[in-house]
Amino acid sequence: MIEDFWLYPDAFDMLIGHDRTLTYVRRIIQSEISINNSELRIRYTNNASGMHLGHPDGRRQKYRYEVIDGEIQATMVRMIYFLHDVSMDEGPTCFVPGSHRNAFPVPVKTGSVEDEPGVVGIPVKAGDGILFTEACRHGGFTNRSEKTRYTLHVGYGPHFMKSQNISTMDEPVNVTDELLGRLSDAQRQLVVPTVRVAL
Ligand SMILES: O=C(O)CCC(=O)C(=O)O
Repeated sequence: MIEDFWLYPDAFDMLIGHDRTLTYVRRIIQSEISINNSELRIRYTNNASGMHLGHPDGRRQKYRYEVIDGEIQATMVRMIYFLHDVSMDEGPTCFVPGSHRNAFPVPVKTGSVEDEPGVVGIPVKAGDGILFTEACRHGGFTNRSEKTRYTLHVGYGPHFMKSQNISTMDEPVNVTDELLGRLSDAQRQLVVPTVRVAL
């Protein structure tokens, strides 16, 4: 995993404030938003991502998910952008459908991702995206092919939430003058928010 992948090169700056993504994110996160996570994930043969979240061990406010007056509201959502096709044998992202709406703890199983009760892999085509709430239990199936999987992951939350990258957890998001210098004002607000709103 390579965090803060847009520090260098500039090829993916367009994902900072990607219009279509923001249309969905702004509807789900009902406050000023910011980007709190960015990862390039490289999945070699036999690599998988362990299942996580879905609240098997209790709930945490930053993974809040609820539906109020017919509108989904969540604290952290993530978009995965797929740079090439990923079939079921090539390490697709997987979810336990409905686990974000559980009233009781979801059943989990230690061991391989594929053995998790109710888990479903999502095969995709190049250019697809998966938008999801962190509250939904998820992971990545084993890459059983010879092809390496490359995906870009971008996490959004309310503007006051600091970095959720592993390397800078709950600290300010890691930026450089070079990155900030090439972004528009609107993009800069997403990585270094200066807004203050009444909550
Ligand atoms: O795509 C994957 O393999 C897992 C993704 C994941 O765990 C995440 O984006 O939080």
